[in-house]
Amino acid sequence: MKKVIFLACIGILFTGNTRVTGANPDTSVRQEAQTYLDEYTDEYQSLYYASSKAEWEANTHIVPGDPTNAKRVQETNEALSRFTGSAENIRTAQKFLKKKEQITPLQVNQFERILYIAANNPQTVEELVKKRIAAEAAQNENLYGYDFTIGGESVSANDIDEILTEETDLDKRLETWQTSKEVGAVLKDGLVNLRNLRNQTVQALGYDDYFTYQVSDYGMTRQEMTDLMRQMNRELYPLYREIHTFARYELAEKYGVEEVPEMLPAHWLPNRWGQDWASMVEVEGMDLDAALKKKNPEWFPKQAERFYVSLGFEPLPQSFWELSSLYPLPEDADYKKNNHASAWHLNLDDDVRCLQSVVPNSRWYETTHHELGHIYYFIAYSNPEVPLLLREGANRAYHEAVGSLMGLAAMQKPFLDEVGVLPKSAETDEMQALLKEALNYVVFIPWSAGVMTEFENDLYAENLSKDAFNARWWELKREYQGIVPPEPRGEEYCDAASKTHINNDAAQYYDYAMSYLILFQLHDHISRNILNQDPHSVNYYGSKEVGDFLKDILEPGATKDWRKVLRETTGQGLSAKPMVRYFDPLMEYLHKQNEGRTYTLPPLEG
Ligand code: X8Z
Ligand code: ZN
Repeated sequence: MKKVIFLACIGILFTGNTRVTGANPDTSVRQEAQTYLDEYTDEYQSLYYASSKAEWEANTHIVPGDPTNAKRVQETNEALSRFTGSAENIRTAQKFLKKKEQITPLQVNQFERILYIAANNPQTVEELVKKRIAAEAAQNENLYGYDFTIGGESVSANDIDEILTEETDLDKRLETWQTSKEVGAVLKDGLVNLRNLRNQTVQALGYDDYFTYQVSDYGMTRQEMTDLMRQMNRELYPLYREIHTFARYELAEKYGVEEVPEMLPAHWLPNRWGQDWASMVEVEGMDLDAALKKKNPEWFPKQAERFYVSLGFEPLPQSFWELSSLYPLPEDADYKKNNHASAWHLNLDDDVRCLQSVVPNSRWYETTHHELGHIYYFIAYSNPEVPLLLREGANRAYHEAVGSLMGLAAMQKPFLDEVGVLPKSAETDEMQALLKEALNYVVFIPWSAGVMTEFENDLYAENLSKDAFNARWWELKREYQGIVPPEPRGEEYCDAASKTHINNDAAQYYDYAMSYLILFQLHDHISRNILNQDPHSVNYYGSKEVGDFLKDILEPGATKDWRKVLRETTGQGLSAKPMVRYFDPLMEYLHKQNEGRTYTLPPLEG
C-alpha cells in the first residue's frame, strides 16, 4: 500500500513532474496549466473538507428543528459551490481544454473534472444553487430525523427490517410496511422542489437535465444508459420470472394464504422496497444469521478488515476507528443519525470514515464488507500518482462493485468455514445456496436497472407530473418487479421518496445495477483465472494474488478510462454474461420447482 500524501505536499508533487525545461511553448502551457491545477486543488481540498465535516455532523447528529447543522452545511457548501462554479474557474478550464494537445492527458482529465463539478453549481445561477443546498439539507434532515412508530412506539429502521424479515403474521407485516412508507409523504414536496432545482442548476451549463448530467460521468448519453439498463433487465428476466413464480407460491404457503396472488404484495417481502429477498430461504448447514447473532457488533467491521488485510491491504488507520460512526445510537439518545450505510472520504486523502448502524445479522455482515470496499478504494487511490481531482473510482459503478464483490466472497461456504463463522460442517445443498444468492443479486436487477432507473429518468428527464409520482412508481414496480401495493396508494403518498437514494443520491441508482455486472465479471475472472476454483464455491481469504489484482484496479482511481480498466483486467467489455452464467444452474432447478404453477409475468417478447 502506498503511503498517503500530506495536504501541503500536493502542489510540490504535481508541479515537480512538469518543470519547464526550455523555451518549448508546449511545455510552458503545461507548466501554466499545472500551476493553475495546483492552486485549484489546494483550495478545492480545503473547502471540500470543511463541507464534508459539516455534512458528517449533519448525518451523525441530527436534532430536528435545531438549525446549527443546517447553518454550517449551508455555509460550507455555499463556499465550495462558489469556488467550483465560479465563472473564472469555468473559463480557465475551458481555455486549457481548447489547447488539449499542448497539455498532458492527466491534465485534460482534471480540467474535464473541474467542468463536471462546476456544472452542478454554476455561478450564473448562484441563487438557485443556494436554494438547492438548503433544500438538500432539509430533505436529509426530514428523512433521517423522521420518527417511525408502530402502535405509538418509536421503532428504528433496523427494527422495521427485522420485522419484515421474520414476522409471519400478515397484519403485523402490513402495519410495519405502512409505517416504513409514511416518511415518503413527508418528503414529497421537497422532492418536487429538488427535482426542479437540480434540473435548473445543471441546465445552466448546457445539460438537458439532472439525470443526463449524472449519466455523463460515465461518458454515456441518457439513451445509452437507459438502453444498457433495459438490456440488462432483458438478460436477467427469464430467471427473474422463475424466481417471481417461485416466491409467490412459497410465500403464500408460508403465510397460510390459499389463493396465490398474481403479483407479489409489497408487504409479503422481506425488504421495504422488495430489493433483496435473500432471507426467504434458509440453507441447511449454513444458518448464517444464527451464527452471526452470537457476535458483538464490533466483530463485524473488524472481521471485514481482517479479510482485506489477508489479501495484503494495510489495517485501517486508527482515525477510521476513532472517527467513524459504526453502531446504532443508544435508545435514550436525544438525537438521531442517518441509518443508511455510507463510506466517506472527507479530505480526499487520509480521513476516511464509515457511517453505519451495525447490528449482528447477515445483512450488516455483507454491508460492512461493501462499505470497507469503498474505504479501501479511497485509501488505494490516495497516492501521489493520482491527482486529488481524480480520486474517484474508475467509474461510480466500480466503486460500488468492489465492496459488493467482497461481500459476495465473504458469504460463500469455503470462506465462512475458513474464518470460523460456520462450524466446519455438514453438507450444504448447493442449489439452495445459489437460490439464496439469486434472491439477493438477481432480484436486485429489476429494482435497480428497472424501477429506480426508469423512475428517476422520468422524474428528471421527462418531467414526471407530481400528480403521477405514486402512480408511475407502482406501475414500474408492477412491470419490472411484479410487485403490487397491499392497498391503493394515492398521490398523497410518495413511496419512491421512502428510498434514501431518491432523496440524497439522485439519478445515480443505475450505478448499483452496473456494479453487479462488473462484480460478476471480476468474480468470474478471480475464481477461474487466479484461484482456479468454481465461482460458486470459492475462497479469496489470504490470497495475495487476489489482493494484487484488486490493487491494480483500485490504485489508479479515475486516471484511467473505465472501459480500458475492464478490458485490461478481465479481457472483456461490460457484459451480463458472467452474471447470467453464474446463475444458469438455477434455471432448470426453478423450472422444475415451478412445474404446474401459473406464471403471471409475461414471457420475454421477441
Ligand atoms: O446504498 C447502498 C450501500 C451504500 S453505497 C449500503 N446499497 C444500495 C441500497 O442499499 O439500496 C448497496 C446495495 C444497493
Ligand atoms: Zn456503496
